[in-house]
Amino acid sequence: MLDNLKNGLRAALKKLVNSSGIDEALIKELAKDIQRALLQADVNVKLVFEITKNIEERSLKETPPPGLSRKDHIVKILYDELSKLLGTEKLYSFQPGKLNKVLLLGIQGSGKTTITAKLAKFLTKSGYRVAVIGADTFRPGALTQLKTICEKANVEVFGEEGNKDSAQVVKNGLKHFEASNFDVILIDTAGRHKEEKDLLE
Ligand SMILES: Nc1nc2c(ncn2[C@@H]2O[C@H](COP(=O)(O)OP(=O)(O)O)[C@@H](O)[C@H]2O)c(=O)[nH]1
Ligand SMILES: [Mg+2]
Repeated sequence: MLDNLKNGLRAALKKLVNSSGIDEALIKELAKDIQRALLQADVNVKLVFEITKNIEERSLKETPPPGLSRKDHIVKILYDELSKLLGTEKLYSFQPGKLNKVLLLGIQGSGKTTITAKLAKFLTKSGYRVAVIGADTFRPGALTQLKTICEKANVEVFGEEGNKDSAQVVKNGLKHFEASNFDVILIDTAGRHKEEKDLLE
């Protein structure tokens, strides 16, 4: 999915760079191309329209600062607006030598389990030693879902099928991973309010 986004954005950028001149039609086309790439990559629709509106308006209105061509200035606008969406380089920092615990919260179906696995994969690729605790004791099959997707990323998942006490599962999981020198423990939860409170306590 991210590859598609990369290709889509790259194609739009290429169109800009290869153009012989910049006019309103080209800017509008560019905004449309970026809009399409972002929507296909599953980015929130409202956000996509906001970003592409900014890109279009700024590209049409702003005068490039001295020394910068109109083209380069538009590339900079694209970069600015897209980084607002994707974030700048480093949004998180895990303390080295310390076990960093990340609790995933949110309403049911909002993507906690999926994000847990994606994060596990991403952080592993970034060089962190990552393990996962499955503390969603509410949804049937939750642990199987988590294990199935984390397996693909080669990340160990701790869970206790049948244990309905999510706080206890977290405690047991932390104990289980205690001696293993992990950098990050991701904790997938059911995200219900009552349990969130349990877990936070
Ligand atoms: N389109 C889309 N679907 C997603 C995304 N993340 C999760 N899902 C799907 O949304 C559903 C709920 O996700 P899940 O991770 O189980 O949510 P949870 O209940 O918060 O753990 C699943 O069918 C996922 O495949 C996403 O970024 N885009
Ligand atoms: Mg879940």
